[in-house]
Amino acid sequence: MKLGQVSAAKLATMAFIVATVVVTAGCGAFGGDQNTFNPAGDVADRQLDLFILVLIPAIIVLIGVAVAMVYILVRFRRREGDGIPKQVEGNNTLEIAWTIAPAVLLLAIAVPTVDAVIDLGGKAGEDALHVRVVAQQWNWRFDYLDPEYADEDGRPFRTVDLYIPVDREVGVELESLDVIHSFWIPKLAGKQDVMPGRANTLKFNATETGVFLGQCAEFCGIGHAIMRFKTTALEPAQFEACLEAIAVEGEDPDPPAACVP
Ligand SMILES: [Cu+2]
Repeated sequence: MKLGQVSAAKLATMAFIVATVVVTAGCGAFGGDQNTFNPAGDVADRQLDLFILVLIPAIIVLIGVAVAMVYILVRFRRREGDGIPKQVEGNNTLEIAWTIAPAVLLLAIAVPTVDAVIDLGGKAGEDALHVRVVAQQWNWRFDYLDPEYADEDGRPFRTVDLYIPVDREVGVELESLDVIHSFWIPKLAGKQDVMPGRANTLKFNATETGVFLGQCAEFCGIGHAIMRFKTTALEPAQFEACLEAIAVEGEDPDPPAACVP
C-alpha cells in the first residue's frame, strides 16, 4: 500500500517534469522574434527592467519560504512524548517584523512601477510619428496620420504592415471595427487593448533596425491566430523611401526592396 503511494507520487513528479520540459521547449531561444527578454526599444527595455525588479525579490522570497518550511517541518516535527508546542501568538516583535518587511518590499517595487506607468502613459510628443491602427476580424491596417504622408485629398497613407523610423517615438491610436483585439509587438512594448468605441493609445520606439513581429493578443474569434503583422524599423531616410516605394509597388505579396532593413 505504502509502496504503491510512493510510486504514484514519483510517477506524478516525473510526468510533471516531462510536461514542463516539453511545454517550455516551445518558448524558443533567447533570440526569439517575440522574446520580451530581448527588447529592441526603450519602452520594452523599461518594462523588462521592472519585471526583473519584481522577479528577483520574488525568487528570493520563494526560496526563503521553501527552505524555512522544509527546515521547520523536519526540525520541529512531532516526536513521541511531545506536548503542545510553545505558542508565539501575540508576539509583538514577530508581528511587527512580518508586517513591516512586506510593506517595505512592496514600497520598493511600487515607486519605480508607478514612475514607469506615469512615464509610459499619455500621448506621444509632437515630434512622434503618428499612426492610427485599425483592427478588425482578422487583420490590421495602419494609417499614417502626419500630413506629409496624406494624398491630395487629405486621406492618410495606408499599409497592411507597420513601418517605422528607428530612434523616433511612435504614437499609435488604436481603433477596432468589431470586437476587442489587443495590439502587441513584444520586442517593442507591452500589449494594449483595442476596443470598439474607445480610442486607446500607446507609444514606443525601436532602438535598432529590423523586423519585429506583432500580433493580436486577445482572443477575437476563429481567425485570431492569423492576426499577425510585421513591424519594420528602418533608418529615417530608408523609411521615407520605403513608404514611397509602397505607394508605387504595394506590399503584396512582399514589401518592396526599399523596405528591407
Ligand atoms: Cu484580434
